[in-house]
Amino acid sequence: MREELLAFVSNRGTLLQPDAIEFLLTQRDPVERLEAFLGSCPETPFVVTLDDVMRAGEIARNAAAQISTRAAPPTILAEAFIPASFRRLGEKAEDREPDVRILRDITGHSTCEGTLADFTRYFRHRFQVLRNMLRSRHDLAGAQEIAKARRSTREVRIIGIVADVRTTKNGHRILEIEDEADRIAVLLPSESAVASEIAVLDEVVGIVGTVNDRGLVIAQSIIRPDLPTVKTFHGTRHHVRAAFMSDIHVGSRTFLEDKWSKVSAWLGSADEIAGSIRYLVVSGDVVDGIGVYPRQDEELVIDDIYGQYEALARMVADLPDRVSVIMLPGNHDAVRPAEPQPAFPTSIQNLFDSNVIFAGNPSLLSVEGVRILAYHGRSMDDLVSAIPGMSYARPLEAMKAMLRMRHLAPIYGGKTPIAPEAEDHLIIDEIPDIFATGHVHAAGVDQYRGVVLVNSSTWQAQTPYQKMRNIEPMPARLPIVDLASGQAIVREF
Ligand code: D5M
Ligand code: FE
Ligand code: ZN
Repeated sequence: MREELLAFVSNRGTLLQPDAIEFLLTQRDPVERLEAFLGSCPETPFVVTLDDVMRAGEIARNAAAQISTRAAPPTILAEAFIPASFRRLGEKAEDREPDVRILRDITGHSTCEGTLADFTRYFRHRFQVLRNMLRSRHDLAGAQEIAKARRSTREVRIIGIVADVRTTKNGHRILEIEDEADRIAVLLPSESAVASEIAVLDEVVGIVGTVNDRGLVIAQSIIRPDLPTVKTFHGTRHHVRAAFMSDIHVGSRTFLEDKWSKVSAWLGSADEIAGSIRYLVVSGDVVDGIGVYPRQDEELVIDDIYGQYEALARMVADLPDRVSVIMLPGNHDAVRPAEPQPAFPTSIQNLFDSNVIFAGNPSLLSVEGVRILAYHGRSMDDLVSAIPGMSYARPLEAMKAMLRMRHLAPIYGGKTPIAPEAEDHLIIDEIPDIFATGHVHAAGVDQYRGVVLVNSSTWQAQTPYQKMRNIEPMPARLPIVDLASGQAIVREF
């Protein structure tokens, strides 16, 4: 059987990890199992891992469910258009025990002091993790170090961190990319297909191209770590729901108290959808804070930081008991501004009742086994300025860019302060089932290669600053995701 399996693998032009081989050989039909997995991938992966083949059985089981999810892709639906099935299928959340685990965040693990050595180590870690991801991509098999590729006369495949991006007077674009030992210029010819590829500073990319006689790489393609395959939604058995909020900005003059009363009353009402909400993920900017921007004091109705959190704690205490709240900080909150941000200090946590679980920003959560990557989303300020076509009104596009780069905040030294921790916690290492952000005060749901995307609105009206910058918020929308199917809706208040 072993020979037959290995022959099949080599025929399909892929590789099997040794532990994946051993696992498959314990199965009734190893070849069929592997074939099921390969059939679920849009392109043949370079290496098939143990995790892949273990999930192959689930893929078949989930196929039927997936078809129904695909038939109803997540979209913004006004209340009148929320499908009857979404209403009908909801489980009564109060019948269930909460199950929330924080799988990864910085809380209690910060080691960085901001020394030069910290920066070097941080970027080395970022580069190594993302390079390993890129190396497993088919197109980058056998990628060389820059120093070696420089002398090559054939097609080269290199991986580097983007150190500079500029446009020449002839309209060509030049990227400088860097690995641990060398740096090289890469030309994206203006008339070629790669010309439309926008690279941002400090992201890690792979380049396929040729080296010309002046030592310049002429790129044929740019390869991003991306999500290599379309993911199956690993849902719960029961139709339990999670709702998503952020940017409540309690303490601000523009906090929408009447809208909050509405959503709070609805969550406590007999509505079937409300009754199916078991979890509420709150992704930062929960209060307006103090001294976050110049002359903020003129816009505050509560000018004491503890007073702001106390007011929020009372609002959260009024939510129904069945709703477990997971709360992370944002750039207005009372923790260090540099990302990754730790969870709130105990002095703030103690103001809240036991229904609230505190996590860092970002954090990878497991909610009844469904992986949720929650991130406030500050880096969207930098992505919107760096990538033409990105806008504050379309955060879901910026979130897709993050998934393609497999990094939450690639640009260093922009508006997003980043702490050079020993490991880069902003890498999107594990692919989540749901990816949630806030910050831009917009709202929407979508999906990218099987990952459900949520941007969670705000409970603050337009501020004078946003008016000046022409940022039109979409307040008082509540995205709700079914943890069984991944189906998502947005309810407006
Ligand atoms: O951010 C709320 C919104 O305002 C979000 O769309 C970003 C935008 N904003 C806030 N501060 C800035 C700066 N300094 N530059 C550009 N855009 C900004 P919030 O985090 O709630 O203040
Ligand atoms: Fe905000
Ligand atoms: Zn924010």
